[in-house]
Amino acid sequence: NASTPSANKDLFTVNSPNVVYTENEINTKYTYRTTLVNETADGKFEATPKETVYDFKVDRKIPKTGMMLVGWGGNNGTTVTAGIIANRHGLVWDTREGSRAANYYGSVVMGSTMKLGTNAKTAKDVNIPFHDVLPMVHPNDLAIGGWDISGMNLAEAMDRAAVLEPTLKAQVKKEMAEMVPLPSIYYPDFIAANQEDRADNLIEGGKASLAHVEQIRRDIRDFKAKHGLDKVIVQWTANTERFAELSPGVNDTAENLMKAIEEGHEEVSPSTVFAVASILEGAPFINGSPQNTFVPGAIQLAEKHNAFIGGDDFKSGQTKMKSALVDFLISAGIKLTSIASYNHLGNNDGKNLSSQRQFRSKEISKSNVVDDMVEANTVLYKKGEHPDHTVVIKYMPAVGDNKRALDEYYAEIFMGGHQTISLFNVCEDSLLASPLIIDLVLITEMMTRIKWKAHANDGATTKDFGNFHSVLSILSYMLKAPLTPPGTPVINALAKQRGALTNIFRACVGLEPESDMTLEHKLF
Ligand code: NAI
Ligand code: DG6
Repeated sequence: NASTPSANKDLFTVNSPNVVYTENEINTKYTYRTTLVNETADGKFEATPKETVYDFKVDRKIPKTGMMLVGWGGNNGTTVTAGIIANRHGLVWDTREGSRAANYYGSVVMGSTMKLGTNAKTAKDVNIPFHDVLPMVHPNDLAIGGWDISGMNLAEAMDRAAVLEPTLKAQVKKEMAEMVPLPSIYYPDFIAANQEDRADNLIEGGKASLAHVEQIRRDIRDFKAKHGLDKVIVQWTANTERFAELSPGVNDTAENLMKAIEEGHEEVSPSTVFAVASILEGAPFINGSPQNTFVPGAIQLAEKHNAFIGGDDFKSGQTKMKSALVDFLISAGIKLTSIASYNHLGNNDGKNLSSQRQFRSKEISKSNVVDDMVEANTVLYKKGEHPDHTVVIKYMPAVGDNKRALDEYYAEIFMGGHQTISLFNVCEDSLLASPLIIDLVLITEMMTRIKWKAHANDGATTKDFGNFHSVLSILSYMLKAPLTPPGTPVINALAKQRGALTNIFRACVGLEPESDMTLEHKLF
């Protein structure tokens, strides 16, 4: 179901001696400017500007790309599939509020813009669609497939999800009825017991095995061949699993993890088996749920195979607001003292999360999301001091996918005063998550086509072009608990996450980071 990728049509070119376009590549020499800080003996700081010159090479050929979803028959899986089909056909449908047309609202790549620069004549900002900054895959061109432990075809599964308007569903039904998830692996201990009645589409065997890894690898290969694809990206949007126990000798190294799979160890989760299979198959793997899929052994395996991974847990509503609002409050010098976050929802995700061990995975990923902002403000918070933070999730079948998120932010302001901000956020969870699934695929795919080389790194030159690190922390904007290369900091603040994404893309075409200084409007 993939159409021929749209031909690359550059909306802009960069006029600079540091940027060279060839038919197949954009080659850029980029100076990365940072500041190194040393603490002096008297407890002060000395800051030294530092420059590193990198060569970036962007492959301009847009590949035929496939997206395989684990949990394809769920609310997110069916909604993102219907959404892409609707966009591909330019569908319009009636609602009680009038007609609606397919769009990609909520996708940073498809729905947002980036300032390219200032118009040379009018001095006004020139903004371009984010999708046009680098030669990216268009979501309409994605081949879609995947696995589910429920064998329902996608049309029926879309009805079960109860997210989209009947008038839209009627138009995509025929196409979706022909889409049937591949059988999947089911280790009952990892998801809630209340999911058991869905599990009718299974690969034999109730615990991890090399046979499972091999079957998933075959599925990826077959999908690739069937659709004539250059690349496949695999994404976990299946149920939230419980955390796997971390044990030395089991999941601490790549070798031990492979051995644990071979021996059918009960602490290897289905999501880790999917990650391992994707890594070995050279297909990037993204985890959209909160569990610790990427045990240390899985990260090491990805590094060893130069494979790309990203995670964890889509950042769609409450947490996205939190990572913007808390950043604003603390950056404004306001001392946030508590956050109380309640959720109730009635979809199958909520049902699964009504089980304690699965809720615990979500509680962890939703709770650690302000740490970097708090730690950065040493004026407001003493070392180790942290606002109180509580997360509650309740299953309320009647509200379906229309999740309610209620938040109270309580803060200390000037001279012992208080500020209380109360938020009530209502929306279909899957309509927020679907565009994130698309962004994660498009950005991940793009990252597979960018190579770098340190032109001069403290005098030394890297010989060969290499990939970005296996762990794609550039995906942080879309994720609640961003996975970062081992030993590197986690950034949760939304504006910083977006800054990293846009500025890395700019660097790849030889553009400076957007500084927002606009000196041209301030110095006359
Ligand atoms: P869902 O429950 O509707 O869909 C999950 C699907 O996964 C189900 O169809 C289920 O049968 C399938 N499944 C379970 N175990 C499987 C396995 N081992 N292999 C293949 N399929 C399996 O849930 P929904 O709403 O689509 O969410 C999916 C995941 O995304 C959940 O973990 C949720 O917590 C997470 N998430 C959702 C967000 C949202 O806004 N909708 C935001 C953040 C995360
Ligand atoms: C209850 O919070 C259910 C969860 O699956 C969330 O809806 C989902 O993780 C989205 O969370 P957030 O915090 O990004 O809105």
